[in-house]
Amino acid sequence: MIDGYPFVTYSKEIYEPEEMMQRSTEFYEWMDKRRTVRDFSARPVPRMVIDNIIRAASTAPSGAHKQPWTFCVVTDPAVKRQIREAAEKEEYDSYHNRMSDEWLQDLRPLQTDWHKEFLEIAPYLIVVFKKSYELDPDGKKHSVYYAVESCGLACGFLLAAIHHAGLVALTHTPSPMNFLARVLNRPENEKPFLLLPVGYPAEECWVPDLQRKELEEVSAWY
Ligand code: IYR
Repeated sequence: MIDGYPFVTYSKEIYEPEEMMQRSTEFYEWMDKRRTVRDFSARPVPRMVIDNIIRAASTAPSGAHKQPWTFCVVTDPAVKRQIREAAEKEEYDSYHNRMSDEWLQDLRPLQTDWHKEFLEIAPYLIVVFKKSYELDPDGKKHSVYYAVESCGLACGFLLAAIHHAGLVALTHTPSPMNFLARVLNRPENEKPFLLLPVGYPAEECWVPDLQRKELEEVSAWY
């Protein structure tokens, strides 16, 4: 062990195969219930739940443990409106001019369009920002590593935590989404990564009847 860089013992939980098989089945079945949702309820959610969801996301592994992310939470209706207006402007352009015919065709099963009213209905918008580098208060820059992969991992944890709390989210990536840095006045080292409306599902909540790929299609053994 190198001086000045202490290690602590890892507190392991060892399960026998029987219990492990049961736990892994239950976890898969529970994750399989998660769906991306576009119909949100405005019903309030305690702030503490969102804090815990972000804490859980921030346990994700990251390059050299730099945790190159900031989770911004928007509740202010005026800011939500600004975000909706800017997102819809970009999305209108995307759907009408920027997306290929194949892309539009691929989105037909999801029935999406440029209208994004959920950005004002959901009680919380979580905007994940990726740090391209760390920035000290005195302006000194420090490297981060594998920031895209790290933020992707943190967002996976975030979605699992949202599902575990009994809430729903939509992984929304309005493109381009630089307006989010402007509206939220983020520092120069942060770039928007993902925009997630989070809340309860609406009383009447519809999701597309999608099938997931079979295990054999998504795995290969050697
Ligand atoms: N960003 C657009 C379009 C869109 C793109 C993909 I790839 C999706 O999986 C879903 C939507 C929108 O949010 O409508």
